[in-house]
Amino acid sequence: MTHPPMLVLVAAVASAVAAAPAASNLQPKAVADPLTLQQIEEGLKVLTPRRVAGLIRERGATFILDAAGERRFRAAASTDPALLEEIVGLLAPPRNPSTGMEWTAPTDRRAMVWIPAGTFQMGSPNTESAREPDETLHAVTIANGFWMESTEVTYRAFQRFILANPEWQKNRIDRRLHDGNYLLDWKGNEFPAGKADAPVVSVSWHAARAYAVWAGKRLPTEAQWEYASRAGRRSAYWWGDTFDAAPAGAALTGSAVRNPWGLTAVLGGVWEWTSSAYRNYPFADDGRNDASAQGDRVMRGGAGASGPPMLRSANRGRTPPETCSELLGFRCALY
Ligand SMILES: [Ca+2]
Repeated sequence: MTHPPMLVLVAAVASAVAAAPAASNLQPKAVADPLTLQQIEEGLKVLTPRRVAGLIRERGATFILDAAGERRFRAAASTDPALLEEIVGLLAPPRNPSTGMEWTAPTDRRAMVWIPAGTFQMGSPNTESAREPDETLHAVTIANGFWMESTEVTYRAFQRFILANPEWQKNRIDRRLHDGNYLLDWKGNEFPAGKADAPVVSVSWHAARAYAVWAGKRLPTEAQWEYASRAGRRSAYWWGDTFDAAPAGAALTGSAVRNPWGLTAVLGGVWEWTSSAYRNYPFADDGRNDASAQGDRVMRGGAGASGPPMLRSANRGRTPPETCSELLGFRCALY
């Protein structure tokens, strides 16, 4: 324990422990960022594994273990084997998941489904009704499978985030990170009665991204979103080429009908932020997915009352990242 960087990490974990609030304790935390794998390793050297597990649950972790990372972690973390399993179980999603398999992320206790790798046609054919000029059809390969939340992030989940991260509370948020309508329907840190499981809205792209980081996740790219939304279908909607209000849902709470890969309200419900800046097709990882990219961000899927053209899988919405709209929420991805 004499190496200075290690001491810094231990101090970071220890101060996080000291400040880790009970659910009703709204004291600001000394360290706001989710825990890194390195911090977890260091924490296991000075704290009980159960306290580290509690910290992961409370704070989230930016690092979800892959197989190689898990081996390194197991080698580095010397602790009781059973408790080590508990820590790994908190961080690691199932190995070799199958399409549509469900897993609940330990960081924010939200259900995710497995989206397999594959190649799809992004955009719409010239024959599609109500298509827009920015939907040029082209092949995009999703090289790696990923997890995606089966529903839009809820008021209840977002409340937990702002209680753990006071700088994102309505009365404290940096004015540059929203347009003045952030959490418009909240009173302080309280959301409207009866909305706990409804999709949270009036969150800027900056706030949605911060939630995702806190939960150890990120926002899906525009391509990941469309790929997951289509679930292998080329039609205008995942259920076919004819609009159907039943799977879309007429309200902002969306429909409970799942698409073939297990997502609900992916078309309909509320619009959803993606990580991607709005740029012309072909879609590429050309900087548009970077947090520092300038300009509008892409929103997808339409809202419950948007009408058939905007509820198409290929439709591309765009708005500045500060926008807070009562029709716009988000869901997170992992990997
Ligand atoms: Ca939606």
